[in-house]
Amino acid sequence: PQAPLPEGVRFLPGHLDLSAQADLAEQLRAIVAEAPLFRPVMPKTGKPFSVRMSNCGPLGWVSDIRGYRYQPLHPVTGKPWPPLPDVLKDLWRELAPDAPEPEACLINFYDGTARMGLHQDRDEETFEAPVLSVSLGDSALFRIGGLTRKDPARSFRLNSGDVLLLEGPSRLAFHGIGRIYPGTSTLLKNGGRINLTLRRVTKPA
Ligand code: MD5
Ligand code: FE
Repeated sequence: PQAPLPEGVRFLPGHLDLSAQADLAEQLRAIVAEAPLFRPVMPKTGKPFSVRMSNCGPLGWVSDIRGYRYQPLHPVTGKPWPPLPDVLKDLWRELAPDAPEPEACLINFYDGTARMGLHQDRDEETFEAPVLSVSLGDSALFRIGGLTRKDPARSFRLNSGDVLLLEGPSRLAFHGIGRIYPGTSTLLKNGGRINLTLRRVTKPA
């Protein structure tokens, strides 16, 4: 018996058709050529993430020994993050018409063994805007609970083309990626999964 989806979760399975997925995957290839995937480490311990990351948009999320934060420059190249693709800005305007413009798009790359432990997203200055997530490539097992780590959680698969919006009460729900299902998609030439999370970071003026 699964816990109900927390209020404010909008799950849009298959929202992007195959041609939109392929178009986005192509644009992401150019983005990671300019802003290479890097492997973040946990604050304090320096333990490496199994997920590799990059960003596009004015701000990007990074994690290093000093902490989690958003910054305008790539931690390795020192260059600004590439601009947000128009298709992502359009998706945000379509699904979150009342929210201020997105400022950050975190690009998570999962190989077949990568995972992401249960956590809350709370490094933004404002939680008013939703988080918009797009899944591409291999499927993943997504786990989402409540506002405390102990709240009952439920799990479901995220497949290529699925879009997930977390708004209102679910914006601070604990969530994570339990596993990847290798070989479940042919979208990405070398396999793996990409998850994009579009966010507003700063308070709108
Ligand atoms: C992923 N990414 O698939 C996961 C889940 C992250 C992250 O968790 O922080 O990069 S994407 C779905 C998601 C994103 C943000 C918030 C919530 C779910 N949520 O509050 O449930 O790479
Ligand atoms: Fe998260």
